[in-house]
Amino acid sequence: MFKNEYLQRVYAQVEQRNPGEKEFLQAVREVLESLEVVVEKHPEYEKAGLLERLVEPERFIQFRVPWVDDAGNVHVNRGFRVQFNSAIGPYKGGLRLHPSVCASVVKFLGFEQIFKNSLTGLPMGGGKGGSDFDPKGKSDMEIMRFCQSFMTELSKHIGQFTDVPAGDIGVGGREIGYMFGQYKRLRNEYSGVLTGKGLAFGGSLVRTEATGYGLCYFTEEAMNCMRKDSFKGKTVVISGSGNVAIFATEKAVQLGAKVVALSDSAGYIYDKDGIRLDIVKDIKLERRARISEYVKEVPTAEYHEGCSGIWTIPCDIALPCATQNELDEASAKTLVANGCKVVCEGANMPSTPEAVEYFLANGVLYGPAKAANAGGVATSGLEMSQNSLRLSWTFEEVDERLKDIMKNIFHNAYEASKECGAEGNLLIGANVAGFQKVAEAMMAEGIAY
Ligand code: NDP
Ligand code: 2IT
Repeated sequence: MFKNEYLQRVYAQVEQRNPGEKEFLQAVREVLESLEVVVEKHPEYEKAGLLERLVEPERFIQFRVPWVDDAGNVHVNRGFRVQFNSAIGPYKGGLRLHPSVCASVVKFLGFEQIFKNSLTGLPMGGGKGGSDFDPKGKSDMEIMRFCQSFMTELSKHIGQFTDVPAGDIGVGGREIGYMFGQYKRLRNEYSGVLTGKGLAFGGSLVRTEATGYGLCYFTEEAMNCMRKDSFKGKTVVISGSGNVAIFATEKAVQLGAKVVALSDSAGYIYDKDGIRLDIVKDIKLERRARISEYVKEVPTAEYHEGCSGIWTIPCDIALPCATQNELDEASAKTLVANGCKVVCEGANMPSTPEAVEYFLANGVLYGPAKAANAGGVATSGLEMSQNSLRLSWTFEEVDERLKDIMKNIFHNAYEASKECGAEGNLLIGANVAGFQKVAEAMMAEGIAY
């Protein structure tokens, strides 16, 4: 609960204005709870209505997305874009296509993105979007028609200097390509309006791998500084089997770890000998099939229905990389009881507040999403820089920059945790470090009234 009266008042107003928006309220509460020390130190923030402004999106766009399936039937989905905060740069953040997408989910993601983007040190504001469209089982042409219809409306609200979307759950290179093509047709403009583009039309090397790789760079640096330890020889459990999970697996293995489990929304696989990533890539990236297929090719591995069971597998390091609130208090207790010492988040808000509290109270090295998974958007920022320069950097150059950014994020969060009198609490550290630059910019830009 909040001790500070200003924080109490702001949160009460957010609750009143956004009734029933569970995920959004969860994300706001977590950030505000971290800001006690900062707000006590800066009474000028209250005078400037800084937090009231911070928790209200600058703009929230909701629109109809009609599309026609292969049989000629008309469908209507709901599209969203939240342009949350542009204090430090154009709105930036991914697009998610999943049936669970709603105002609350888009706003929680957009709110988190403000602080994450600030932590990268690059000039990007916070935004997010998507649709409740379900890409599962759709043909390539259906995906194309949906993406085109979605962009027909979205194109009116975005631009290289205004708002630059990218991928998230259900949106990868294929979808970004279709959306980019439609934007170009409608606006007659060739610009870096989206990131995560194909290499042939302005994409950056390493963007595909960036979130998973960045997660491992962050985790390695945190383990090194806080525990004098590393990935070498560790057993790792990773949830999800999408973009983030796959490249987190790849990097963890390169750093000397053994990844023994992956999942999707139906169940998880356990391979005590270490997951064969070439097989997973073929199943998920080439065939777009279910993770259960793995045991057909590796009969010594196990498949279990239900995704939360993955947290019962003993491991040294857990990297949740699927979705929000996928790891609850019971799972946190099981992980810790089985010897897990490090939890760093590849997904956005994957641990429930109770799970986070349990990790922090039980000496787990906990790396919160907005710090640990910032490598994706950081590399999107590098893609924007390359687009502006009309240049493409090499894989090694982008990878080196990503590594530096992730190390800096860890150190900034760690230093901020010390300054707040909460050494090692990277949740408080990341929230405070991300907030500071945004607050400074919002104080400087004045209020239009
Ligand atoms: P993908 O669509 O590539 O993969 C998502 C994975 O998570 C799939 O394995 C999917 O399983 C699983 N998943 C999705 N929803 C659920 C659910 N409700 N319950 C259980 N499992 C689920 O997405 P990404 O890998 O890109 O994203 C994963 C997470 O990482 C998200 O939280 C995203 O916001 C975050 N993230 C992504 C970044 C990026 O650059 N892509 C950057 C930073 C964070 P199934 O196939 O069965 O649905
Ligand atoms: O959650 C995230 O940071 C992303 N989905 C990546 C956003 C981006 O603009 O690259």
